Amino acid sequence: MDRTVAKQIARYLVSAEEDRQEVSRITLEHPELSVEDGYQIQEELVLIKLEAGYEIVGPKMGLTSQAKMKQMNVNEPIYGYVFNYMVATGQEISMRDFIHPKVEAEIAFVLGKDIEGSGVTGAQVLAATEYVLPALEIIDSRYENFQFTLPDVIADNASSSKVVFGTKLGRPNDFELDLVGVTLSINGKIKDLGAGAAVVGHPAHSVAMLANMLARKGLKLKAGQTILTGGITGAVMLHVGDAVSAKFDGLGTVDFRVT
Ligand code: 0L1
Ligand code: MG
Repeated sequence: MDRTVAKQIARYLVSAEEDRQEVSRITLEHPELSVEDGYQIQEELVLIKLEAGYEIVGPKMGLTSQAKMKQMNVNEPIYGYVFNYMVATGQEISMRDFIHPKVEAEIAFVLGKDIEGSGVTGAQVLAATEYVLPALEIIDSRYENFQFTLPDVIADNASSSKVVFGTKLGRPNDFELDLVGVTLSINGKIKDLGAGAAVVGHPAHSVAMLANMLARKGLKLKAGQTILTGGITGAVMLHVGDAVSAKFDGLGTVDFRVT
């Protein structure tokens, strides 16, 4: 698509994020947009943030569960980027920073080596991974009522908004990550639960798919990046006063409170 239009749409989405203001989905005005167009807009959005001085923590995978893929009628996940300003520094997050946030529990990978596609396997990912750690991702679509098509959500940086990382680091080969059980509780009540296998069969497989998707664009995963692999639990709506806690088998607990 025309670069000027892609930049203009990226600015529209960045403004919605900055203003915490939900906006009409872009495919209402541009129904012709393809998945590739969505990624072109996302690339412009990433450039805007880099030009503003933000840094990439790592890419993230989205739509990795069977339920989300079925809902969106796709057979491949999508990716977006987590920036340094999105990483929560304390155990409180303010509702004022969001439009309509939802939380999901994920396993993150910290890479010790670059991973370059194509044909990357989960085993290669595990060999290149320094640590795994638990995380709570807060997604916050910029679109009205969290409603979008695939090009919309890709352009909107896969709804990326905030991440709370746990403090316990694990060695990837000390776990059977597909079998790691997770509960997500709010105010002491379990809202959802699952195991690592909910993420395209294995969280390492999610990273391998990401490396292969990036390879199609001539990009690679880099040593030092922290990658969110996708929701093990479903995404649960947040409200002021919520005390959120996720327990990961062998990887500890991640908590925060919504003020
Ligand atoms: O991290 C995610 O799985 C989000 C992907 C985008 C879809 C959504 O906002 O639910
Ligand atoms: Mg996610």
